[in-house]
Amino acid sequence: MNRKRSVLSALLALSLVCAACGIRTNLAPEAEEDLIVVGMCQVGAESDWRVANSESMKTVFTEENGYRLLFDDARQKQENQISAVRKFIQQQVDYIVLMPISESGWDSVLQEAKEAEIPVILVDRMVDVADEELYAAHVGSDFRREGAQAVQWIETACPETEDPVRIIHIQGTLGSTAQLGRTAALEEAVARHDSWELLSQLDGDFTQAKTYEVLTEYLSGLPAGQEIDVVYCENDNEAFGAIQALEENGYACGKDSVKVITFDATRNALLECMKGKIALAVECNPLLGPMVERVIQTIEAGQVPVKHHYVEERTFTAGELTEEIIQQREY
Ligand code: GYE
Repeated sequence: MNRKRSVLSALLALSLVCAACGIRTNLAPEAEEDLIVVGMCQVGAESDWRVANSESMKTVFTEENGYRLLFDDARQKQENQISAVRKFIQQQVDYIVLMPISESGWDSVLQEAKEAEIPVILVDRMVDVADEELYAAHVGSDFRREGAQAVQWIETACPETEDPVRIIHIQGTLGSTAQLGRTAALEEAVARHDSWELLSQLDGDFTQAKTYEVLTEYLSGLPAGQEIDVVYCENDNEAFGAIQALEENGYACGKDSVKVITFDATRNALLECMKGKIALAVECNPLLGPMVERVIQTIEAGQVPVKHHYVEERTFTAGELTEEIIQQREY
């Protein structure tokens, strides 16, 4: 039992004694006091992936399962996340679950959580801190490996010839682990392949609206007839915005025209993939709630959790998809 709940139990025992003596107290009933309080700092609701990720957490961390979930939506601003962590420290929650927007800037606030003896579990993205002891565990995806899967697919789909492979790269929120890993894989491949040409890198901030806006602007400045081979979007919502912008500017999307690549592979993206508009969807699993709960239960049992948990992920192309697969998709 942790520090706060043991204090609460002592108070509860006292309240029972008081009750026996006929003295009234206003302490909450026992069931309430036994809940594990989890303060959750979510990035926002910028994408289908994120919404599924929040849902997964809310499904697991329920009162029936023994938790009180305090959920904070940072609306994609790191300063909001930092204030939420501070608020959770003040409230003396039992655990802080943090989906960090960017990797940098976490040392001091995580040090404060450590001093308050509140374990911090990182979910989805990572933090870049000098001391690894500032967090108990990390549960998420290997974004570099996801990027490598996409690059491998381009290598097969666009074999090295005299013809250049013209790539537009739509990046995710700059400085986030998902962006850094997926970008690094592509940039390394561009450096390796003489024929790969990066036409432009645009910041889509993982949203459909921003991608539509920046890509529309970029396409409007291109010379007529400019060929585009690949649009590498760092998530599904960027891919949706990109397809709209490309089509409005006269480009067809498909495996024999502009090859749109996406990451996440949520249901809507799989539908676009089955229709042929997305050439490759690289899976990124948002259903991380059960893994986070296992970390908490390990700590509750007095054991040390594994520091990094990565989820298994696959890729999809049109030929591999059926209505049934899409209907069964949980996110
Ligand atoms: O790919 C994107 C989201 O960090 C894995 O963030 C996450 C990414 C995901 O907004 O859709």
